[in-house]
Amino acid sequence: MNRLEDIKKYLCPPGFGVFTVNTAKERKNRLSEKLFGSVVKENIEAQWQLTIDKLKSNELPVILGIPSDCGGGIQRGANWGPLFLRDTLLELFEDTYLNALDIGDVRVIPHLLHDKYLNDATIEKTREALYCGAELPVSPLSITARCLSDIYNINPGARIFSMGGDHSVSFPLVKAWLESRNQQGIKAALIHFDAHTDLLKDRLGIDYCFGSWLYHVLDDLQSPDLCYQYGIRSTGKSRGHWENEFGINQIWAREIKAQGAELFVQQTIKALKEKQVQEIYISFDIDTLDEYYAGATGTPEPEGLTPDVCVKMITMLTDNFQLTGADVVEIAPMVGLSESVSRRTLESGALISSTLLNGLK
Ligand SMILES: [Mn+2]
Repeated sequence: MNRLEDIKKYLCPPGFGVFTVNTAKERKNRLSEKLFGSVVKENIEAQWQLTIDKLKSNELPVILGIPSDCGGGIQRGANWGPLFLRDTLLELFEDTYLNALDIGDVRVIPHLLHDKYLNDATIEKTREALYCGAELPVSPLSITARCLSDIYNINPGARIFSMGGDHSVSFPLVKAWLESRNQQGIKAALIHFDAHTDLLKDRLGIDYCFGSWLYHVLDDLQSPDLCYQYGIRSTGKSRGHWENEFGINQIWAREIKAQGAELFVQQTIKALKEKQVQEIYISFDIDTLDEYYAGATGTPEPEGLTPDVCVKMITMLTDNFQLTGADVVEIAPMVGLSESVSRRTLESGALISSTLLNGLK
């Protein structure tokens, strides 16, 4: 098995994961020009393949885009997150973005979620469409799982920053990260920023989706109290319900706003140090932020946190623990009710992303 060659088949150059010709072309061109010095398809492809080859000896944080919103469900549009977020990172945090290895996007068939939901005939036809029949996964979550496993196999120390996509993409991302930590005997904790708990066992019978991804990775943590959720505020049940049911830790947005973020993050740091945690993963749903800052998302929520508070929280955590995996999900740039809502969401997302990328160094 040649993992690097497989990666070149199931990924594509940065920004090209949404299957379209003209939509958002100017952003794709800007990105390609900056990364590869060309907007000609063959040149982009050739330069990008060299980027993939660098995975072997790479020391920089790796960037991966997963432009899939098939696991969302209230309002979709997070498939455009990776392209627009890169474009905004280049504009506002160019050094940080270019000081990482952007290996591109998962190739997304927008009607698919995970290969286990597909019949043999569909797998055969979509394999033909994507890979001339090669035996590789075809759905975004399955490709992401395979990609992470290939990267960790090539380089177990890889530090990966992923851009969603809806929050279902964190299922393969966090699962692969935890499996790799467990194999290496590294004590690991998961920090989850979100307005929602994402702890459903399934939603309308679908087990891997934006509202259930966390439920399906908890078993891979050494114990559930190594999971901390920040910013929760939109749930029909109490904090006690979730903590008792799952053994996780929750800090709600209103507690952070009333008592200050510092107090809670210091408590988290103390507890995780006592448990001898060595590495952390941060999964950041953009709806952690108040709807003023993150209106362009699937489920904007009022009474949320500000970007500055979240930057402070992330920085405190990464000053104390090695961050080795992170994601920012649910940015849906074309969903905003106005240009300014979309713009503010992208600016906030880029600020959070650059903070995470700096933490991964
Ligand atoms: Mn979420």
